[in-house]
Amino acid sequence: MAIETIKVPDIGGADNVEVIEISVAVGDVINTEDPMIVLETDKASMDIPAPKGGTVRELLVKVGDKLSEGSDILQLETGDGESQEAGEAEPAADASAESSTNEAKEGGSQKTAAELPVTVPDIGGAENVDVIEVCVKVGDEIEEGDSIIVLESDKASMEIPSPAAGKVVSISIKEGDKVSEGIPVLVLATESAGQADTAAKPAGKKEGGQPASATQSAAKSGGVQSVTVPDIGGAEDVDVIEVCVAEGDEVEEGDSLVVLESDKASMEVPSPVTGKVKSLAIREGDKVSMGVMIGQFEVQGAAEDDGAAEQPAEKPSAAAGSEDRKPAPDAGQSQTSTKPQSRTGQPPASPGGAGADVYAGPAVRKLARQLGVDLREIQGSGPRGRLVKDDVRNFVKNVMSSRNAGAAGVGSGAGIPAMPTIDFAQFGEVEMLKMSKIKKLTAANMSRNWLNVPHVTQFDDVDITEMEAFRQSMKADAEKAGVKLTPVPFLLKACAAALKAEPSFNVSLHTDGEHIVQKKYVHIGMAVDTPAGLMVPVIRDVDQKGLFELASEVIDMAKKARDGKLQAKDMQGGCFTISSLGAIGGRGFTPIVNAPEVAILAVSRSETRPVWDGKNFVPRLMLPLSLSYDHRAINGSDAGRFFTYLNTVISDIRRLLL
Ligand code: CAO
Repeated sequence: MAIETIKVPDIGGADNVEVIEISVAVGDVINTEDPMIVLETDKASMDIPAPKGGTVRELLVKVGDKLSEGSDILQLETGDGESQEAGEAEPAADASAESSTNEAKEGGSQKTAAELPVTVPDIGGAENVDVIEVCVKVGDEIEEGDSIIVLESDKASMEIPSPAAGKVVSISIKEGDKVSEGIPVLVLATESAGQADTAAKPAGKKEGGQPASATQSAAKSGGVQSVTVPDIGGAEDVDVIEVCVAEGDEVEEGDSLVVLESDKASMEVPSPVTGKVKSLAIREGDKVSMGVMIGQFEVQGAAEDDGAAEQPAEKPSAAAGSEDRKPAPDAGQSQTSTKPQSRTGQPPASPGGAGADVYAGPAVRKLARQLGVDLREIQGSGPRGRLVKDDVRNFVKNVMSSRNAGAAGVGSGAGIPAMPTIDFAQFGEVEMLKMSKIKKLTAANMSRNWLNVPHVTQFDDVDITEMEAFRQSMKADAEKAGVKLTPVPFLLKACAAALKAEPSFNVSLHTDGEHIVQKKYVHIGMAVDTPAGLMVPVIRDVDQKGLFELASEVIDMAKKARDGKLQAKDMQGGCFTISSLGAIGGRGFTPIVNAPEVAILAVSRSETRPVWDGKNFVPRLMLPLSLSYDHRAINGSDAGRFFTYLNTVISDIRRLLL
């Protein structure tokens, strides 16, 4: 048995690469090649597989840490009795031959506590480069690799990462300053500062082995140039998972052309030229290897004097030839990011397609693709608006919770922009009242129904003079029977008759989009106003019950609803709903269909009005009704027939006997 410290292998010269995922836990038994962690640069994400099998005894990294070759990953108990000598994993992604030692980790890091002056590192010989962002402030605790400043020359912008972890003691520069190599940036109080760490290591010198570039096969003098898949670390038959440009698009050098994904890594291939996409030779789903033609580009001769175009085919992304490019923190000194994001946070002016319009690394793109998320809909929370995995996860979480918890009632739904959160206290005194569960459910249901159901509402006033006379005449009998006879039981009975006469109202649309469910039963819901919110108990087999029985059920159900005693089954199975505000008042309202039902009747307050009988105006008791229906299920003519029949029955309740 031996405990070995497993370290980051050669990852193509990349420095300070972010750990975006830890794939193992302490106690896990892992085999050779099992992924331990996932690293991500702006250009590629890569699994770091175990170099040997064993039991994970300690994790030496966490998500968000920035690692370089030689950084510790974990302690592995192996059965081979070897010494503490570090095992080095083989990176899953392309790691080119150049080795990189992590000076911050290995070079003279014996000090226990020290003040570490950090200076501008070698920035490729550039002089008087603008400081466009100072990312830290005095007192900040920073990790090794955290960006401390962002510099921008006329060719490239680059983040300068901290060479060590520690606390910022003082800062010597500010935004707007112009700096060159060796200029002091800040002083860091660090527990283990090494002598060698006085300069940040942003963009080291290596022509990183990042597999992210295209081959330019034509001459540099403009015209039509062929762009091919660059050296992708020897990987063969790699999937094209995204084509970020379309024919006719104008692309800038460095804009992503395609995203490739092997089983180990995904990588963006940036354009080595600025120009117009003349033709594309590959499409999503293709499998490609180095040298495969991506497409032909019309270049307006700009390449002639542009050093970038002269880069060797396998290293074009190392060219600092385009403006507004963000160098990958791991990249060579002049390596530029393929996903530029202007320092103002504005999206880059790149060609269309989700891949080109968003600022995100391959791992984030992959996650988004797996979850079916369009990255253009998400606001990035990373530095300068970069999209990180949590942005995608939070987006999905929000969408799901608004769907499940009813936030749609007050927020977004069906792609509708969310309501802004407003601080009402700025306008006067307010109090936050908790919404009851029923109110939240109602909000969700109303939103869902309002958004899903194409509503039509039809209005009419029905003469209930005779019905009211009959109701009054029956009141005493009803009381003897122990019930209160209001207009509602009459309306229930009349609606049941209309549903039978016009069965097109007694249906639900099947979610398969192919069928309509014709119901042979007549259960009617009745909206009840309760202190906890609106509830809709369902009265069953209305067509088979008498007025007194219905009156009794109305009272029972309303009481149960107000006492919070309704069970789920009491509110299920409705074919149609009546919502009566008759006892409260109003001249009419447009009810929202209670899906999966397809229609609802709103009842307002009756009043005596003068009605022309052909010879005279006569006083008649008129009841305003409005009928909303789902126009997917019901045609206007069906609705007209249903409503007319209903009115006829209500105005002459003898017809209920027919
Ligand atoms: N016009 C005039 N008077 C009416 C009437 C109408 N359309 N409907 C009822 N009334 C009268 C009743 O006749 C009764 O008077 P009398 O005692 O003199 O007979 C009085 O109003 C009170 O009736 P009620 O409320 O006790 O009983 P109801 O059968 O009319 O209603 C119920 C029962 C459960 C529907 C009702 O209590 C209720 O909760 N309504 C609110 C429904 C609602 O909130 N709808 C909106 C949903 S969408 O937001």
